[in-house]
Amino acid sequence: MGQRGSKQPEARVLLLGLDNAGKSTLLYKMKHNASVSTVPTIGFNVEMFEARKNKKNIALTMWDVGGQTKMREYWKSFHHGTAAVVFVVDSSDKERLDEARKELENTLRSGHLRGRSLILLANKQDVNGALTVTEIKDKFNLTKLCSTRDWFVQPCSAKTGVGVEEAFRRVVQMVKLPSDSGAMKDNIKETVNYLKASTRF
Ligand code: G3D
Ligand code: MG
Repeated sequence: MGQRGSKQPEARVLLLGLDNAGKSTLLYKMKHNASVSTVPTIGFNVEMFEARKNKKNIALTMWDVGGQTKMREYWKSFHHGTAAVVFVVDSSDKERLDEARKELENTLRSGHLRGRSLILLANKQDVNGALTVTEIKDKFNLTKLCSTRDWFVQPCSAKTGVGVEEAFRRVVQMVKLPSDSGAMKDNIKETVNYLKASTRF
């Protein structure tokens, strides 16, 4: 996070996807390059990242919101002020692809997310028979679904780490900064207060 009073741009990135997609594993792999054993996320995890964009230091806060059905109703509480959406898919779980696609469609319908970039992470590529990027693009009909925003599908494995650095670089490249129209800066304390007021975590 930027120093108080500094001009470092700050932006919030939302990490969404069904439960068990690998969101929390990815978050900690990106942050610490470490494999951690996760438990289903009740509420959210948040990590801060420093990065370089447009020759400036920027601070990203990445919010990993629980993906279980009962948690999904809270996703919309995070939409306001989000600078990019990272949607994580378990590429090996063919049975839940339709469910994932529906949740992504719902998310992208939000007015608060209009024009925000989508980075879809085709996770669990280490599993035999995992769907390829092309198959996922087709299944999710992404060209049509994302006709009004920038989007990219990155294959990765949060378990082995393959593709995780590339995923992070892509997020930095595609995130809209506060100076970009409509984007907002993030402040964890304010966001938590806002969430407390608007939800019953
Ligand atoms: P979530 O936060 O999206 O709910 P988690 O998902 O990060 O908790 O991960 C759910 C399970 O998937 C975990 O297994 C985790 O180790 C596993 N996982 C995450 N990413 C990958 C990956 O890229 N490849 C493989 N093979 N497994 C992955 P457990 O067994 O702990 O429930
Ligand atoms: Mg989790």
